[in-house]
Amino acid sequence: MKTRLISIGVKPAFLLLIGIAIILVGCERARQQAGVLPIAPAKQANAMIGSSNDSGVTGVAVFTQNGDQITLTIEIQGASPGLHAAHIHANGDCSAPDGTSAGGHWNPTGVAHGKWGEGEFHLGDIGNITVGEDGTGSITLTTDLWEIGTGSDVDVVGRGIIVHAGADDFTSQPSGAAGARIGCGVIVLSE
Ligand SMILES: [Cu+2]
Ligand SMILES: [Zn+2]
Repeated sequence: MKTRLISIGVKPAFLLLIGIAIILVGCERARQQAGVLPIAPAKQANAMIGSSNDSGVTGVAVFTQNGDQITLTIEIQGASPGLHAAHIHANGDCSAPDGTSAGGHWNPTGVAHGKWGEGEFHLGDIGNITVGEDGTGSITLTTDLWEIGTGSDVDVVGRGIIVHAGADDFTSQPSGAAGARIGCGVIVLSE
């Protein structure tokens, strides 16, 4: 009689413990999926692009790190149809109405201006955005040449994104003869 009572009492308690454990694991997974707990902390940086020279151009740039690869996507709106050069410039400073406060092309490796991936090119030589009749356009670039938030020479944080009125010809020095600056954004670490 005595042993039987004990065996009845222990079993439900054991099952209850297993039940609690399952619920706790489930909660943890739900919180990870909800983004409350990071599954793997992916480094991100972004820039809100505002108008320079009263162009009416706005946009956003997002840098996302996956391993040693960083993918940049720039989306703009309010631009004239055609090609618009996009670069990373040395200074994260859009205080000048014409965007010149962003300085020249970001060039930590000290080479000539050019086309990304071909011969010499600045680390800021992103390329040309194709803008359609609706005034919107985007460009995507993936590279292992940049870093996010490391404070190194090749860290994009603290630099500027500049969008130009014209196309980059990839040959004219020092900046591709892309014309006036119509968009400017400061690259900051995403929270
Ligand atoms: Cu530029
Ligand atoms: Zn350049």
